[in-house]
Amino acid sequence: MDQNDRLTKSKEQWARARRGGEEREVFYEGDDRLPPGQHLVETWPVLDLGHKPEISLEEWRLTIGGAVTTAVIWTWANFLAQPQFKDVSDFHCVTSWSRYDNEWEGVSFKQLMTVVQPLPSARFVLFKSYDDYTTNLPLSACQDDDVLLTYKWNGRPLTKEHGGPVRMIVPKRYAWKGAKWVKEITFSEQDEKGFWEVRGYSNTAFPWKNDRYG
Ligand SMILES: Nc1nc2c(c(=O)[nH]1)N[C@H]1C(S)=C(S)[C@@H](COP(=O)(O)O)O[C@H]1N2
Ligand SMILES: [Mo]
Repeated sequence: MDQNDRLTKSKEQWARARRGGEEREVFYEGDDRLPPGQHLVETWPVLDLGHKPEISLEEWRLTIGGAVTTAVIWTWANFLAQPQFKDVSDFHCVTSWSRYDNEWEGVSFKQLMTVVQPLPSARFVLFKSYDDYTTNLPLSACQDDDVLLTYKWNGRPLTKEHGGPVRMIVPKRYAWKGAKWVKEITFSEQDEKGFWEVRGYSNTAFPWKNDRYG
């Protein structure tokens, strides 16, 4: 099957699925943009522990510290004063839905690193959120060009349901690695597992390797 055939087949599948009342969720077989075991959605489901903290922009703070040269506590104004960064990426939840072409806007993780200057010994990063959720990543994963702190989705402010005012986006990992309502970012020499990682989910979480459980 060449690329054109593949695209045509995909469109037919969409049309059939819509006519058949499957709403907006379609399983694309053979779509090489979809990681193994995932299906595509056009909606954006909300997934979290159930408590959606309400943080006003006045009280919002982001504390970035640990094994860094310059620890900072950003206010909303400090955050917006950073060079702004935009990226479009796909979003893969371990519960099997994926959402293509999300446009994120905010501050790149690389920019954050130029501000705090992690120590050479720093190899891991722990994210803590306003709902007490945590998740962990190797520093190398955070340094990818597509990793950012976002406050916009498709041109609109990120809603509270999806982690506003600010959340992390780490496109190459399952979405649980992207902390909604992010509150603290801590660089460390040691890896410390987060909420789902201690409950049996994969520490690495690679969608393309079907890497769901630890
Ligand atoms: N603070 C926080 N961040 C979180 C979660 C959470 O429960 N709390 N859930 C994770 C999971 S499992 C997923 S799939 C995504 C879902 O993001 P969404 O609700 O915007 O789709 O957020 C991730 N980040
Ligand atoms: Mo998830």
